[in-house]
Amino acid sequence: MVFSGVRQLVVATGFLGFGGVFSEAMAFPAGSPAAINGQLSVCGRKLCNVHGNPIQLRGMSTHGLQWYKSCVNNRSLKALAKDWKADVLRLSLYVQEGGYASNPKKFTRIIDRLIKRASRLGLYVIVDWHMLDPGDPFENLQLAKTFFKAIAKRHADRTNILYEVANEPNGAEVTWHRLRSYHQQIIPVIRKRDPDAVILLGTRAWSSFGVAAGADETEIVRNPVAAKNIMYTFHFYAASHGTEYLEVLSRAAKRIPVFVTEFGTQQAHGDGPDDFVLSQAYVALMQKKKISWANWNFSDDNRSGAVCVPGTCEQGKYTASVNLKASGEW
Ligand code: IDC
Repeated sequence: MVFSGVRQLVVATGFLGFGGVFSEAMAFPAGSPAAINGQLSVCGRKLCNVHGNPIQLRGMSTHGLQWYKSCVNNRSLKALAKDWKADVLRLSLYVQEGGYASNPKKFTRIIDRLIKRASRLGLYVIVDWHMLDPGDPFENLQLAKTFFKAIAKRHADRTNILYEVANEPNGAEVTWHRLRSYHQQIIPVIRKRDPDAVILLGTRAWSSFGVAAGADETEIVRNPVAAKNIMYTFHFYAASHGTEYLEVLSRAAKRIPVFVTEFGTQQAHGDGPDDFVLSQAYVALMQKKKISWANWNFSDDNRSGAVCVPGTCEQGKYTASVNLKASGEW
C-alpha cells in the first residue's frame, strides 16, 4: 500500500508539472485491486503485484462490445467490483462482425471510455483484441497496430491495463511459428508507448495451446516468444473440454506463464448445458496455481454463457434473485 502510494504521488507530481492536471491513475479507490497491487509484472511463471508477490486476478469478460456495450454501465461495473468482488474486467473488442474494423475511431473511443469507467472502480482491465474470424492475426495486423498505438499511448500512465493481442487465432495455416512472429511484431508497438504493461499472447487453435489441433504446450516451451512480462492465454469451455484440457492446463502452468482470459461453464459455442462440476475442478486448479481468469461473459445475451437474463442489463440489479442465469449465479 505504502509503495503504491509513493508511485501514485510520483505520477501525480509529473502531471502537475505539465499544468496541474491530476492523472486518473490517482483515482483507484483505497482497498481496490488496482490500488493494492499496483503495476503487475510476470515473475517466473506467475503474475506478481508491485511488491513482487504472486497474485491471482479473477473477473469477467464482456461479450462483443458492438452488441452488448450497454451491459458495461456504471451500475453493473459497481456490482462487479463491489458485490462480486472481481479484480479484472476483460473488454472484448471484436475486430470483425461489426466491431473495430467497421469504425476504428468509434471503437477506440468506446474502449477509452470503458477503461476510464473500470479504472474509477480500481479494476484491472484487459484490452482484448478479439480477432476470431479470420483466424490469422496477420489479416488484421495494420488495424491492430493502429489500435494498440492509440490505446497504449493514452493509457501508458495507468498501472491497471493488460493487453491481449490476439483472442483466438485459428486455422491450419496459423502455425505457432506464424503466430509467434505476429506477437513479436505487435509487442514492440505497445512497449514503445507503455513499456511495463503485461501483454497476453494468444495461442494456437483458439488459444488452446494447440490442443484443439492435436498439439500441446510443448510447441511454446520449445520456441517461446522473446520478451519480458508476457503470458500465454488458454481458453476452455467446461462442458466441451473435459479432463484433457484440465491436465494440459495443470502441466503447462509449470512451464510457461498462463492467463485464462476466457472460459465458460457451458459448451464451446458459449451455449448449451453448464457443467458446474468440471468448472469447479478448473476453478480449484486455477486457485491452487494462482492462474488468473476471466469468465465468459458479462452480458444479457440469450445464450447460457451470458450471466444475465435477456433484457436486464440496463435496469438490472445483478443479483441472483433478479436477473442472473445459472452461470451468473454460479
Ligand atoms: C461467440 C458469441 C456469439 C458470436 C460468436 C462469433 O457467443 O454470439 O456469434 O462468438 O463471434 C469463443 C470466442 C467468443 C465466442 C465464445 C462462445 O472467443 O467470441 O462468442 N467462444 O462461442 N471461443 C470459444 C467460445
